[in-house]
Amino acid sequence: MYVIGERINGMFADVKEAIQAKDASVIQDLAKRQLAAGARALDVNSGPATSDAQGALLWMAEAIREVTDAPIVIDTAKWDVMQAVIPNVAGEKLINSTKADPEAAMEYIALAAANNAGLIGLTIDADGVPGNIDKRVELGAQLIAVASDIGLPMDHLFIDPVILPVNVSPNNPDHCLQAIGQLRSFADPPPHLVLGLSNVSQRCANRSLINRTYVTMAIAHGLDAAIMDPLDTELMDAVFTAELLMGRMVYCDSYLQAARQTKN
Ligand code: THG
Repeated sequence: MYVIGERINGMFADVKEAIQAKDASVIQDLAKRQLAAGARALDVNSGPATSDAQGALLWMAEAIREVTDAPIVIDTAKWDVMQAVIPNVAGEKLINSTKADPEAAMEYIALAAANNAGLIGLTIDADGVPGNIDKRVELGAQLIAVASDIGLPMDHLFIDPVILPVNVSPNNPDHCLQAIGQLRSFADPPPHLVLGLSNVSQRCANRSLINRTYVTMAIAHGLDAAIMDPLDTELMDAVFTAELLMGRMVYCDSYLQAARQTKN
């Protein structure tokens, strides 16, 4: 599982304050702790309240590069910000995210290809998040087609079927599972399938239980990447155990310990 740590996000008070105070140590500490807990990449989002998103994202990326070479996932919905930031992020990087409208997708996929970056593509278009499975699959297929045309390798494309909180959108979690399964078998080799896992439980009780139950189900349907909280040990253990049961890891009595050590 390609775990992308979610914690360097200005929606969290500690990160918001660190951006305002230009306190790099808070960002660097979150980077190191998430990687030590098993994250392979780091989502970086300046949050809703930051006026200078471009400056904040670059400052955070530079702070992270002082402590790790792990891939940095630049998370902003603004095209002008993404376009300005991506070429200036050193080392491995991913673009998070593009919508699936062909015009938008073409620009983002070209930006990813030109910068040797990965790309997360959402199954969203101008009409928003689809209310059914077929539209999600259609938009995912559209992203795969544009990536193939432009020459972005499939292992650089991450399709995100967009999970919403289960308390406001009760059918959405199942729709995402079905879309993951169908999109995984759509192209050979397949793209990666990713979710912003914590969305599913926002403003719900039993958040951690909902997250780890859902990630287990999504892995069974073919999810191979997630933006999630690696500092939630029970969640990470659910990921490792689901991968064991999917035949992606060899069983031993101490498989959890082994998985934690290899930081899968
Ligand atoms: N897809 C893609 N990118 C994404 C998302 C997605 N990026 C952002 C988000 N969704 C994934 N990251 C988070 C990070 C935190 C939370 C949810 C998703 C979260 N935060 C607490 C909350 O809102 O309750 C903050 C609590 C606090 O302040 O302590 O749940 O779907 N491609």
